[in-house]
Parts: sequence; structure tokens; C-alpha cells
Amino acid sequence: MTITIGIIGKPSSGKTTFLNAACLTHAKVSEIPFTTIKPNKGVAYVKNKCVCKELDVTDNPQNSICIDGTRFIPINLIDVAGLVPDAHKGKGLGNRFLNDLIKTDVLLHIVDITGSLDKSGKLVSMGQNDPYEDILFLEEEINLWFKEILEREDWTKFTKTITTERRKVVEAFYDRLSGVKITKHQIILSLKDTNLDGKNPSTWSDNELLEFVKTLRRKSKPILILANKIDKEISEDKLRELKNNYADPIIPCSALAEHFLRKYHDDKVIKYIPGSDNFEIIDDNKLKSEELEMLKKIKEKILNKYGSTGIQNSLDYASFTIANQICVYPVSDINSYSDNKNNVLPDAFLVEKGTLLKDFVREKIHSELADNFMFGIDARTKKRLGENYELKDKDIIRIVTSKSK
Ligand SMILES: Nc1nc2c(ncn2[C@@H]2O[C@H](COP(=O)(O)OP(=O)(O)OP(=O)(O)O)[C@@H](O)[C@H]2O)c(=O)[nH]1
Ligand SMILES: [Mg+2]
Repeated sequence: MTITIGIIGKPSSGKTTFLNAACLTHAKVSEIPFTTIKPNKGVAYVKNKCVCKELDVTDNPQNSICIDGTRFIPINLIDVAGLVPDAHKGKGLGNRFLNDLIKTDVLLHIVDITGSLDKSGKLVSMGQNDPYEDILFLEEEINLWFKEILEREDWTKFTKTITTERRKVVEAFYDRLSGVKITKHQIILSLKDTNLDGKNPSTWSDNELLEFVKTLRRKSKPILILANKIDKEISEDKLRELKNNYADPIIPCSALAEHFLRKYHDDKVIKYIPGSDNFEIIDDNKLKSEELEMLKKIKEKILNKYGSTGIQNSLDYASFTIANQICVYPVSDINSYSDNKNNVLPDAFLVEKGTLLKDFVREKIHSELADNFMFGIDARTKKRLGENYELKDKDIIRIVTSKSK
């Protein structure tokens, strides 16, 4: 169990290149729009400082990886077909494929910052397209898709069955959105933010419904903007322009540069840790002069200028800052911090900030364990933790059940 990040954007913006670079997969990439039709999936990793250094132990990670004191924790990525304006009216491949995104926690919008693709992904002259318009149309299509899920064909019939009582409204919406990753709390907050709390949904205007949907979408599927293809000469100016128009965070990135760095690392030609601002050439005999030249360019034009390729950054930012995840280490032995097979700090799990110990046990560990759950023990302080204990980042916890030895 972990979080899932959806990758969205217009055709040819670099979605699949991003997925391949982040997950070392080989899904088809090409400059022809609508290369992706069926969704591509992969496992990427987010970085979090591991507790091994603090505890001065050598760990044996099982569900994750530890490199020089940094834990790489797995998350799921899903890359879908390109979206075009009026997709909700069936343009391009339409927006039905977006249903593949209903289980996501955050969306990454891959924007072509060079402005050299029109809205349907066709090549135009460099800089001609305004990336800001791409942000607007894409967000609108995502909102309208969300509205369609909620509204469906029998909206009138549905709203007739619910009253103004908040609990019932929330339950009814929650049931109607079953399958979509959403919480009741997000529904309540959205009703409040839009002043629709206490107003019978059967009397909502279309505009009110849209406002509610937009708010709920922002809370349950927030979008982070990635300015991709930052390796191109024009990108720096276009990024500056975009930042003048758009106040929310924008992460500059080059999916292509990350792809090469990861590939050369995998081939043991360079040593590169995703997210870093440098790499080390191990064997330059294996590199042709044009490859060495390209690596030099990546170093000077991307890593030195922007601090990284942006891929790892965006995954970390999306998971920890936007999706509010923290990292928890369950163990069986509070003295050696190991599981019952002597693996030290075997697993690192992502959970949402605010998660209670009992929910962590039920959702992340094992539902059977939850039935017999008694209490937790903080491995650092050896103190008991009750079922309503709110988990903290980097907690190391032993779960004690009535069947524990
Ligand atoms: N220069 C540069 N080109 C890139 C970058 N990322 C992707 N590309 C190129 O952009 C083109 C489209 O890449 P894809 O990854 O197939 O794009 P997509 O968004 O998945 O496209 P669809 O599946 O058709 O929606 C390819 O020619 C890639 O090589 C980048 O960071 N820099
Ligand atoms: Mg694709």
C-alpha cells in the first residue's frame, strides 16, 4: 500500500518519457501525438532521510532501498493518454481514459515549456504555444471529468433522495464516488468552502455544482505543474514568463536528461543518485565523444542551473508536501529494530499525516492484525502507544497484538 501519482498533459509533452525515466520502464515514446493509448504503470521511489544513521545501525531494507542514509520508498506512477481541449466533448481520445486516474493521490501535469507543440501535440514553431493556456485548459478538462463522475446520468434522481442534513449529504456523495480515492473529510471541507453546507443538492445551480466539484478535485487530486524539456535553449525565458502568470509552484524538469542519467547509471558507466546535482563518470572509455558532450551539457545546462533534473524533486514534493505523507518504520524487536527474520529496519511505509495507529495497522499492515491489535511501542522511547496515537514522521513502532509472542 502506497500512494499513486498520475501523469497528465497534452499529447507529446513527455509524460511517458517521465514515467520511463522515473521507473526505468520501456513504455513506447515518440514525437507522434497519442503514442500512449492504454495507461503505462511503473514503480518509482521517493526520498526520505533514513533513521539508520541516527540509530547507528546497518539496515537491511526489504520493501525499500537505502543509499548512503537516504531511504527510497516505492510509490506507483500511472501515465495516461494525452488530453486535448474539449476532451469532455469527445475531442482527441476523449476523457474517459481519465477513469484510470480515479485511484491517484496527486496529479503531475507535464507541460511542454518550450511552447513548440500546439494544444493537440502537433509541432509548431518554437515558443509559439503559451504554456499557461495549457495549464488552464488541462485543469478545466480534469474538473469536467470529475463533474461527470459525480453528476452521471441520474443526478436529478440522485439528489431527490438526499436531504440537507450534512451527514446524509456526505454519505450520499461518498457512496456515489465509491471507487474514487477521496475521503469524507474532503467532502465536508468542500461543502464548507463553497458555502453549500446545509443546502439541498437538488437546489444547487449548475455553477454551484461546478464550484463544489472544482474544490473537491483540488483537495482530492491536486495538480503539480512540471515545466518539462528544460534542456532546450528557449525554456529558461518561457519558464520565467510562465512564473509571472502562475503563482503556484512550478518544477522545472527534463525527463529526457533523467532518462539518460538513469540509463548510464544502470549500464554502470556513471554513478548517479536520482535527485542529485551531480554524477560521476566511472568509465569514460565506454562513452563516445558525443555522449560525453551530452553529459557535459546536462551538467552545465540543467544540474548546475536548476539543481537537479527535477524528476526526483517533483515526486518528493508531490508526495511529502502536497499529499502530506510521512514515513513510518514498523519493527518486531524494539531493541534491534528488526523484523522476526533479523532484517534491521525492513520496511518504510508512507502514511498520510494525521493517521492514527489503529488505522495504520488496519490499512497498511494487516487487517487480521488489526482484529487482535492491543497497542504499539515506540522503539526509541520504549513507551506504549494507544490506538489513537497520531503517527509522526520517522516513527519506529512495534505493533503488539493479543497473539504476539
Ligand atoms: N528535449 C526534450 N524532449 C523530450 C523531453 N521529454 C520528452 N521529450 C520528447 O518529447 C516527445 C514526446 O514524448 P512522450 O514521452 O512520448 O510524450 P507523451 O506525453 O507520453 O505523448 P503521448 O503519449 O502521445 O500523449 C519525444 O520525442 C520525447 O523524446 C525532455 O525533457 N526534453
Ligand atoms: Mg505517452
